[in-house]
Amino acid sequence: AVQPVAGDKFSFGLWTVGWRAIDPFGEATRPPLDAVEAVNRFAELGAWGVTFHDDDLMPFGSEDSERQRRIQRFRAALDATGLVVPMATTNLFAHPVFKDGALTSNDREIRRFALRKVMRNMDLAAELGATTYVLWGGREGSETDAAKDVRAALDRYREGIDTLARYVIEQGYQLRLALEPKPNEPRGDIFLPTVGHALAFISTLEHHELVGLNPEVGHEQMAGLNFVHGIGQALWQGKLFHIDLNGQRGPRYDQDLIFGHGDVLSAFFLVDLLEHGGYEGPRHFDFKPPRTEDIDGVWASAAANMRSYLLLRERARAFRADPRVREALEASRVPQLSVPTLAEGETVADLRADRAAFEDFDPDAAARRGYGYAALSQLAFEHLLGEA
Ligand code: GLT
Ligand code: MN
Ligand code: MN
Ligand code: MN
Repeated sequence: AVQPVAGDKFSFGLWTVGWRAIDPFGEATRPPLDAVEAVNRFAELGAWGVTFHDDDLMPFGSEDSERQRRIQRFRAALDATGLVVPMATTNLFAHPVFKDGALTSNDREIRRFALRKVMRNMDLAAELGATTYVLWGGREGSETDAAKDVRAALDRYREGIDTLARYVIEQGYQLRLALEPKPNEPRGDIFLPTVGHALAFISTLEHHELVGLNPEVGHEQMAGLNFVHGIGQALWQGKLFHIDLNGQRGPRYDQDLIFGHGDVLSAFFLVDLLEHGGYEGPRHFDFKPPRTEDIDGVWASAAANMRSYLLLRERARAFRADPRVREALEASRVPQLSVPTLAEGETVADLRADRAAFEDFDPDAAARRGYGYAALSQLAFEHLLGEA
């Protein structure tokens, strides 16, 4: 059960295993990794899909012939292994031209260049059969509040996303856009810092139905937020288009740990939600193989992400199937939360006329009822440990 298969829909960014471990304090600890080698190894490990930034595949500024050659090689590897490309994205953060952002740079020429760079890679994404196009606005933000009129920046952000959505429609591409929130790093403050901010922004878009989210575990946890709740709301609003799974230990720099290697209890409830909450999309890992690892360690860490997910899935299934859990859920009145507060057809006037709801209601008696969450929570914990 811990051997991944295509049906598990596990996918990885080329930039994950390809990360050479350059950090702000040190040089690369690993040599470059060829994209074709990566595709082959992902397939061997049981992954289903691979994702990429334009620049992961074709270095920034590649000549057209070199670009075509690299696409051909990549395509051949996909065909040989059966790996799919469910998602693609644009590198709008590495080149110094994007040092003040891309879609929200103060420099209009740079904003226009950024749009063209995205559109060009959307063409390739569509050609390779991708259905999701991610936009992580890593450099969209500031270090000083003097630098940006946030309202103007959001106008330009909206204009950028509206333009890209229009492009997708005009071309007849089967792509949906997924915004990836992050609170900070590399900018001091990034626009659309959380799932909540991004959802509110999406509601203002011209083609809001085409735009959803690609939330990342660590990014919400960097902001001290509950990722499971964020995903719950994204699902509830029909906006969980994609997901970046990894691990993070609380509010600090973006760790991109192996999935499950951060807040493990949260990872358990996340897998439970994804598996039982109707999410059908890719289980995409966006992690960094630790800087200490050589190439064997890189592949061990890639395999570990899938293993973690499958183990947590097993535990979550056992949790849901356990009759003691069902009883505990009942005792905690969890199913009652799904019952509408007003009866069918009941009006505000009916509620006001219902003496049982107020005049005859005994708040002190109701206040004495315990919720039994301690027992329920411990059952989850013990299932997580495989002890139940
Ligand atoms: C970058 C970032 C990730 C995003 C990727 C998509 S790139 O590694 O840290 O969280 O998902 O642009
Ligand atoms: Mn990510
Ligand atoms: Mn991250
Ligand atoms: Mn990252």
